[in-house]
Amino acid sequence: MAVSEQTVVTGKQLDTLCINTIRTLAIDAVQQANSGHPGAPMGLAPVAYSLWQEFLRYDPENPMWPNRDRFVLSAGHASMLLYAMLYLTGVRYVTPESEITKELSISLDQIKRFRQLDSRTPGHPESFIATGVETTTGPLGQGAGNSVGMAIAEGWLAATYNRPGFEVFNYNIYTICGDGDMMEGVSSEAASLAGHLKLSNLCWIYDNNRVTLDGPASWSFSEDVMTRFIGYGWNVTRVSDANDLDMLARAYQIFLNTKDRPTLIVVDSHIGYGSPHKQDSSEAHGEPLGEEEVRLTKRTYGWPEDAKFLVPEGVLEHFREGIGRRGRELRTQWDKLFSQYTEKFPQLADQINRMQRRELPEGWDKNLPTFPPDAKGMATRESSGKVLNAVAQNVPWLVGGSADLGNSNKTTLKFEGAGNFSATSYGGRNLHFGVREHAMGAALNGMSVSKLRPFGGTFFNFSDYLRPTIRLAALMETPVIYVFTHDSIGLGEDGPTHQPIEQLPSLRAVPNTIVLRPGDANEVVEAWKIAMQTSHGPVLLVLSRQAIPTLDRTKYASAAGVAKGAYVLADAPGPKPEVILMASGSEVYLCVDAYEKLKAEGVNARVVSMPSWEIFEKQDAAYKESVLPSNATARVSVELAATLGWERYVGSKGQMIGMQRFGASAPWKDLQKKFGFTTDTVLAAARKAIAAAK
Ligand SMILES: Cc1ncc(C[n+]2csc(CCOP(=O)(O)OP(=O)(O)O)c2C)c(N)n1
Ligand SMILES: [Mg+2]
Repeated sequence: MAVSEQTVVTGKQLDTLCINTIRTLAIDAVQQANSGHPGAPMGLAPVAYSLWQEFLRYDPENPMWPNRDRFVLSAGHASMLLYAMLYLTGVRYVTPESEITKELSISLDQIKRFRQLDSRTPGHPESFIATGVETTTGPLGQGAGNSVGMAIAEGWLAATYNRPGFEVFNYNIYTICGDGDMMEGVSSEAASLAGHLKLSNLCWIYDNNRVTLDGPASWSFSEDVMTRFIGYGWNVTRVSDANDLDMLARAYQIFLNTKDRPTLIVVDSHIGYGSPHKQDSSEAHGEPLGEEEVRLTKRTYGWPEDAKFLVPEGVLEHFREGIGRRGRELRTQWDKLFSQYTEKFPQLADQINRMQRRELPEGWDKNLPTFPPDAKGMATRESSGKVLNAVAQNVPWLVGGSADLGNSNKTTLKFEGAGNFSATSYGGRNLHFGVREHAMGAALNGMSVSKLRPFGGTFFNFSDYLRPTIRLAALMETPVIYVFTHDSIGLGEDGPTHQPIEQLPSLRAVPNTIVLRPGDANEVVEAWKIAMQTSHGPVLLVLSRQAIPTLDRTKYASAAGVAKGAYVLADAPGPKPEVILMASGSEVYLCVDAYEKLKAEGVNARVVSMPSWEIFEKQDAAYKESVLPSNATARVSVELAATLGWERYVGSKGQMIGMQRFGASAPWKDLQKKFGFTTDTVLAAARKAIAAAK
């Protein structure tokens, strides 16, 4: 069947026409950009077509509908598949203020600007750029991990908010994974967790095309994926030909009928290589087809060879009549249901609405503890646990847990009704991620894009195990709260394998990320307040294992200064301090100690507590100058981490006390002496700095 712009077809031919439209849009966009490869969208076109057109409960006219099915393209390099679907189904653009516009999220014009500056069609799908991109994907395995968090979120929302006769949440999550996703460790962790939790709302579609970038997947991948997933506790089914729409529909139906575990659909497909003579080629496929291949390919589709970005008549109408009509009907029914729900359960409805807008409930910060001065004090992880338990009682959708270190991270919600999230109780607020840091991080992002307020804990050193998810949280602006405890060699006997050194400066380098290392229990309260009020990026709370003094705030400045990132905690009289001592976290009290000794000697010192560089950098120049006057050049920084970056604050005449090597396994008091984290060291550095500045 030859296609021209006038062709009108029906039935199976219309299906084929739509599928080939997806394919040729991908081919033309990649060719025009001269970047990327259309192979995966070409192979997956029928898979996406069948899913969106026949099954996805999604209203393109209201892409924010809270009960919509989620579609995740974990194989983010196939981004043109998603852009084509968003365009063809007519998904509307929603403004950052959550206003649904009449504009398309992805217009044909945007497809023509694939991979260009400021387009809505970047190389890999970015959730903050185009409406309908549910999560940012590209680093393989992450979308798969996110989708488990989305499934957890749906389970939690349904268990928490549904009432008899009012099933306001019952959506599903569909995720397309490639061989790469299946090879990445994070997806294995995530699949194991999903199987354990029996998340039957989760469907992964594995594009089994047996090829990766370097060549045949068999060069590096030969495990039995189906058996592996059966082992995880998933339902596994197979579609032996990606072009068989009946088989695909049968597989989706099997998923919908499976109520006790997640489903993996293995779809045997052929990556699009262009013309048939290149099928099963083992050559690398990371590039556009080239003009000649594009023609040959279009010829095999019966497509006009010279037409570019052709959307034949009937295609858009067909999508409108399929997913468009079904989605609108489902969403309108839901709107009715939700307005009745709102009348009957106004408080619950209010929570759901606020959550969607990322607002906090009234009184979210009531009953927060304040901590009396105490020379012995407490570990900041300890005070964090107390603050978290207070905040969580005020914010019902603050949900989280730890990667098997809940007792150490103090992340357990202990108040009545908090409960455990498990396969038999999806309403619990304590998640047990198991020893799966990376999947935890990916799931937290998935929970966050589902509008929960998630938190997750592990040892600070193991932030390395979930670093990619912090980066994506920052990029996609998800307000995830990380609770990192055991933040330095101060953890003692566990030794250098567990003692973070370079993590602090390296995480400070991640854009749009707030690193907060509070200096005592009352700074922890302020740090949590900041974390809760941050709505567009991750906050990393960096907390001590060991006890540190709770400062006397009648003698020193209020901990409210944390809100500015850095503040003058203790100050000598006079126009300018002779020396500025600055520190974060567990080293702040050392500076206070040194300050008192210097004061007794008649030296005018100032202590600057600096829990967050990022927040401090956002303050205006006058404030920064007031904290760190430029004419005060005698400066000392103290931090139990690599010193990288402190140069910015101590200047050329300053002194930095930090860690230049890995730590050691010993009781903390011995390490403290060995590595020189004592008042005496600070005093010596202060004197050196004063001398250098003269
Ligand atoms: C974490 C990560 N590592 C490497 C890449 C680069 N990369 C992009 S696509 C790809 C091959 C993926 O193969 P597969 O998932 O089978 O997709 P297909 O080539 O079949 O479309 C690789 C290695 C990436 N995007 N993410
Ligand atoms: Mg592949």
